[in-house]
Amino acid sequence: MRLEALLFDVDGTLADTERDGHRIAFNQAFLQAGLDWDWTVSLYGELLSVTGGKERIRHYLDHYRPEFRRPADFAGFVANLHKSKTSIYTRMLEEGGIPLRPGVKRILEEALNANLRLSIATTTTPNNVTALLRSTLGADGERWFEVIAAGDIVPAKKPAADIYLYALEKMRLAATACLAFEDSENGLLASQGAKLPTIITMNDYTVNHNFATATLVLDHFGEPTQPFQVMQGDVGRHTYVDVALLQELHQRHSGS
Ligand code: XBP
Ligand code: MG
Repeated sequence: MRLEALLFDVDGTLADTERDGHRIAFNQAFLQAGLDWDWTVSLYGELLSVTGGKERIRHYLDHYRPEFRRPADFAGFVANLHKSKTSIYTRMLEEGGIPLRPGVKRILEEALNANLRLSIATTTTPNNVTALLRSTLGADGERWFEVIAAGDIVPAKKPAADIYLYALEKMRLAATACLAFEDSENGLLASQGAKLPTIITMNDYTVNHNFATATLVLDHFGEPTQPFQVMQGDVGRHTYVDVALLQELHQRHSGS
């Protein structure tokens, strides 16, 4: 089976958005709402076990602020808080706050030139994806991707496989024709739940996650002048991810 498409996670995979992006935006939104909640770097690492910003806020209140008196319209309260977090976060991106990780732009360009199809499967809010793609790839950034599956489009967020299954269905592709790219254990559970062979690029928050079932585990995608480190898997003589390596990995995985 030929490799036809690449499916990318966003946060942590395309860009290191969590610690210095989402976390800061959550804290600013709390401050603006007059709340004394402070999500430190290490606390945020714990909170990342729950995907989705609204879900993360609820989890925080359940487990770290049980004494918090919930307003009558609690769902509306969380939704508003999250809306203000999203506008703070997208403004940060519009101001060029967060770059893509090493190799990402090059791989996307090479893949399109090789007629591979690209899609996104993420739990983050759609506006966040748009803002990241426009600020890093240019005004037409979204058009590089055939399907942008994001946020509440499926009710069950990662580690559920639903967002990947949704993207595959929209693309009318079998998982065996694709590769997925993730940075976290919840992401890997989701992609492998959809039977997608998966390449992991770790980051500070995910170095200790369990990636035993991934096809390849790297510190980052690498560039010709910036080789990757291989934590798991066989890359032959390659020192950075390119389409040739992806095709080799896919072929080995599908046994053809
Ligand atoms: C990342 C997430 C998101 C972000 C925050 O998932 O779990 O919740 O942390 O974004 P992925 P929102 O790596 O799958 O993109 O506040 O918009 O949910
Ligand atoms: Mg991620």
